[in-house]
Amino acid sequence: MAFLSLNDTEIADKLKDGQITICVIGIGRIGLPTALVFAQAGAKVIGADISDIIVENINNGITHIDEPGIEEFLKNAVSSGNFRASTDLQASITEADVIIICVPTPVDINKNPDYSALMAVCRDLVKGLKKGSLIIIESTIAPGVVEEIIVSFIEENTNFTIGKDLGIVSCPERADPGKIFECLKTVPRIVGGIDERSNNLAGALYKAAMGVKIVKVSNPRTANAVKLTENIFRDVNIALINELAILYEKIGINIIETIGAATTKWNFVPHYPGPGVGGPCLPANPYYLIQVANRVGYIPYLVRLAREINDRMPDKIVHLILEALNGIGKPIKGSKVAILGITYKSGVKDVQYTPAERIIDTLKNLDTQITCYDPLFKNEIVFGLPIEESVEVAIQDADAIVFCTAHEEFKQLNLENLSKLASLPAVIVDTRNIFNLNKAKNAGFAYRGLGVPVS
Ligand code: SAJ
Repeated sequence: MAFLSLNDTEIADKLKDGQITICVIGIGRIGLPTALVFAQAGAKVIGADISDIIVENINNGITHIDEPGIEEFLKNAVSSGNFRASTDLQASITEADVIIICVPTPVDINKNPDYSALMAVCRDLVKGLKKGSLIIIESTIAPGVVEEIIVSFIEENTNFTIGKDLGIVSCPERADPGKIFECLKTVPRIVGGIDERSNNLAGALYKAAMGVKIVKVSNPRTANAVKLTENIFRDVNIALINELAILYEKIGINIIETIGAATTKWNFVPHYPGPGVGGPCLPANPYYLIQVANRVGYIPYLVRLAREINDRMPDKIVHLILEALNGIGKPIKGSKVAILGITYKSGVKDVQYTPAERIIDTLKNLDTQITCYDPLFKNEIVFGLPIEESVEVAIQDADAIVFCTAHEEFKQLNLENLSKLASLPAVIVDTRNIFNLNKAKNAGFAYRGLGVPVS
């Protein structure tokens, strides 16, 4: 069956009847949940990956992805016979009517986009593609990569013409780690195809499988621009609020109170100060657009500056810790600092680009004694440090307690009990404004909150 020959209405029926085979390349944080949702909808899905360990584990119902509900989804998909994993990318591509690419697109040490995984997939694509299939790129990439790199590569290395023999679409992932399955079934999908047929078929497929609203845009580059616009908007606004937090603290204004009041205005989109911006998306995505801008001779000052402001936040936090310890007469050198929370955001077991890593590294260079606790990494070794089994163990005799992630567990802590374990006088440095100044003081701590005046 040539997928491209189908019309929108046929897709829903063929999906349900198991007549559509989908190969999802890259069964990681986004690819595996995507594959499982398509399998649940009736597609025959092959999860293709270069890692034989991941493939073997997944075929045995074991997943490396820490996402709520994934074990159940995986068990059902494997037992239904609708899903299997494979390391044979070429054969999987040949078997598939639709190929969905979900490989990582990080930035390298010089902040240049690293499309090597995507290009490796393209080398397999050109060996396995069959006429009439549809290629969907979910990976986050710069506008133009589909049209100027991937389309050219496929046409130069096959006898196919994109748009005639093959369809290609960008459909950027829009899932929030920790709520991926919910997002896949509720968040509208942006679909940007090389032509109207690709757009319509991809839109019909996602609508049939996930039940989501489809937002069709003109072309792949526009779909990629939508994704980057969303995340750069977020990064810039976080940078703004981080900058205001530092300024307002110096002039006696509480940033959290200010944000709360500003949010009463219909067009104010609240963002919150933090120790920096982590995760697989925001720290990397802006650089895809910066690279494209540089190529056309345009300098995106604001996009770049926002990245610099957010990247400087870990150092600002170390300075806050130093100031806070000095404020209670303790030098940072030799002090014991307990870092509570190392993940880049609450509830997600992920330390990619986490600000806590930069804070820990800088404290190590200042000869500080460091203990760490994170409920998602208990008794594991992370950044060369043992993650203690509890808050109480981590803060025993601590001179400073630094909250880097706003895990739910921390919000329930009894500060009076903690003050009995710390080495008083001790300070709480609250980079996520979990607590308030008076409660911390009443519990016997000195307190510094990011964006909160000391008096
Ligand atoms: N952060 C702040 N202040 C804020 C919001 C976030 O400091 O007001 C920090 C977080 O602590 C984290 C970083 O920024 O370290 C990124 O936060 P995030 O919630 O954006 O984290 P991600 O990477 O999980 O974001 C993903 C993105 N989704 C996709 O790229 C598909 C993002 O666009 C979503 O907005 C986010 O999930 C979400 O909230 O759904």
